[in-house]
Amino acid sequence: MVSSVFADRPHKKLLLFDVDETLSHARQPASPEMIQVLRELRKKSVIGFVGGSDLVKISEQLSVHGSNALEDFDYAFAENGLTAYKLGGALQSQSFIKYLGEDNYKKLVNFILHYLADMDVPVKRGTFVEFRNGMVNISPIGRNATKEERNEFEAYDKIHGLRAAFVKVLQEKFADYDLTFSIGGQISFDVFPRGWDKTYALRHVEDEGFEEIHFFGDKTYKGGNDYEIFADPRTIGHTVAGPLDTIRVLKELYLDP
Ligand code: M1P
Repeated sequence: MVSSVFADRPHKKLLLFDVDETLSHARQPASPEMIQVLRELRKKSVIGFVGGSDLVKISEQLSVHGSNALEDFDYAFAENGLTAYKLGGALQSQSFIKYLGEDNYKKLVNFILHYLADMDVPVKRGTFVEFRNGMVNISPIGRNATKEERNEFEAYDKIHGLRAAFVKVLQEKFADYDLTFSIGGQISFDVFPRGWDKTYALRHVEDEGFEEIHFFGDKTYKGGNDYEIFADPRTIGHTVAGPLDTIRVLKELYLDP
């Protein structure tokens, strides 16, 4: 039975959304139309987001047009659910550093910094390693890159496969750490313990009694950072081709069926 806090929703379904290229374009604010569609949807079902980014970045994308990422979603899952909120209240979580231990973490980061220093990319900016609660994010050009620099690096990496090659080296070198390396965005990849992909977020909702849990994402193919939660038997997965497509699918399935 679904918690009474959701008694006002006629559908006892949970709809979970990836953020980048599902609710908004990568690292861009969601459109006014998307915010409106989500508001309408929330009158009928319980809604939440599951992003790979940290909460600060996701808020920049979803706390727009009078909306608030923590108040206007029933569930807010940043860093794959390692930072989690239900109705604006924080849920318990774990930390990457506690899992790995300071010494192992230091060995990993030292190796990454050496590798990055030797890596030749067209431009280098700042913040090459971003430490987060549930993961570490690695970027060969740095997270301070502008939107144009991001697009250029993404195109360059499609040809040269720099991130994929780096990931392969790390997988071999740190095989005993049991980590997952996930290329989910344009300029970086995420590193986190195996199992701390987006299915981690399901731990917070699987016993809440929802009749169905739907997941919407764009990188639902094997190797994409939406794949595990999309393919998980606890969810009904939907693949979308960008925010406009998400709006189309939501209208078709739930708003004007
Ligand atoms: O949400 C997908 C990814 O978005 C960002 O990736 P990038 O900066 O490379 O476009 C990052 O926040 C990353 O952690 C996240 O998985």
